[in-house]
Amino acid sequence: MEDHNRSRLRATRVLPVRPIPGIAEDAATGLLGEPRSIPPKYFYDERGSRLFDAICETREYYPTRTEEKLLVEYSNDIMSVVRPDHIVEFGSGAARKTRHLLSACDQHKETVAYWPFDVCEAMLLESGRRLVEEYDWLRVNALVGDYLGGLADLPRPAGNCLFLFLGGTIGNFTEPQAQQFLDEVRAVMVDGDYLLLGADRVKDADVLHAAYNDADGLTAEFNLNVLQVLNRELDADFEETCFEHSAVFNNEASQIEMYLVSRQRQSVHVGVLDETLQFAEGDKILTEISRKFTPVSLESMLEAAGFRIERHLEPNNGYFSLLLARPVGQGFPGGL
Ligand code: SAH
Ligand code: AVI
Repeated sequence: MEDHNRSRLRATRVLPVRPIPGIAEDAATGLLGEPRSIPPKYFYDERGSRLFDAICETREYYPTRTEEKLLVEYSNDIMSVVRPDHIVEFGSGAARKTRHLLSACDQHKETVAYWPFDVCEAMLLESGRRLVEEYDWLRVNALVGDYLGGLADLPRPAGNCLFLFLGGTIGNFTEPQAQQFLDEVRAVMVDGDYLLLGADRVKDADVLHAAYNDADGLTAEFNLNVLQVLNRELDADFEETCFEHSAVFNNEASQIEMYLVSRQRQSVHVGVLDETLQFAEGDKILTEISRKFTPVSLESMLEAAGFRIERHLEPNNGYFSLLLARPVGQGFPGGL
């Protein structure tokens, strides 16, 4: 990597502002009780992040492609209104779609600093390297940390910030978690800042089912990868071949539920917890929820957190929403 590029990429660790459980505590709470569960953030070690990236390319996984199309169409429009000095992105991952917003800065002959915030350091550095190579004016200040630990210590650079939370990741939170997260984002925002939120929508159950059960089995691999994480981090002996991937749409809760299902009666030892887990055939571990919203549920969630919606963008088929919002009390008549 050239010096000019290296000097424009740096990484900082963001410490939680309140105590949050580590993986051992999460596993003790989630795996020793009933129903069994493990938080979805543990999917994203380096392998899991790459697998997620590969899922985005599958024919069945429409959210990435749909959101990207909206960004291709509206990034210029959004940037000409927001005119940020900084872009802060929660759960940035490979940051592929963010490029459209950065390219819009290019077009407006404006520069921004990019602050991607993610638990996966490897992915942050890889995407950061790619971005500074692609945009020779861009500074990338990667933030490594867990956004569930609170945002009060997030660096607050001078100037206007555009906060991004894309991909529908808000759907991986429970309702109270989502509300708390939006409250916390709102609390760090000042006059002139905006939030751009991407969220997946309720749709035909077959389309949803296919998106989480792709024919190439990448979602299954992604789901099963969490067992490798648990084995490595907790000295456990989960056998991947003894569990299978399951993803079903729970219509009442309006969410995809992803499980790992025990294929047989088995016991699994978790060294760090000094516990042995017993599984009967069919016993399940909940690994992720992915909530699907309606336009109304999205708008009321943002309004409850103190946002005013400036623009609600969607494709003709209504598969996905992109909402541009700003803190209440800081608007101007007319919007975009
Ligand atoms: N925004 C990207 C990636 C979505 S995948 C897209 O739209 O394609 C979800 C991302 O959130 C992953 O990169 C994962 O590492 C990150 N993530 C998940 N839980 C997190 C947490 N608690 N704190 C910080 N990042 C988290
Ligand atoms: C990151 N998140 C929005 C994805 C989703 O669709 O809920 C994670 C995922 N799980 C399975 N496939 C993709």
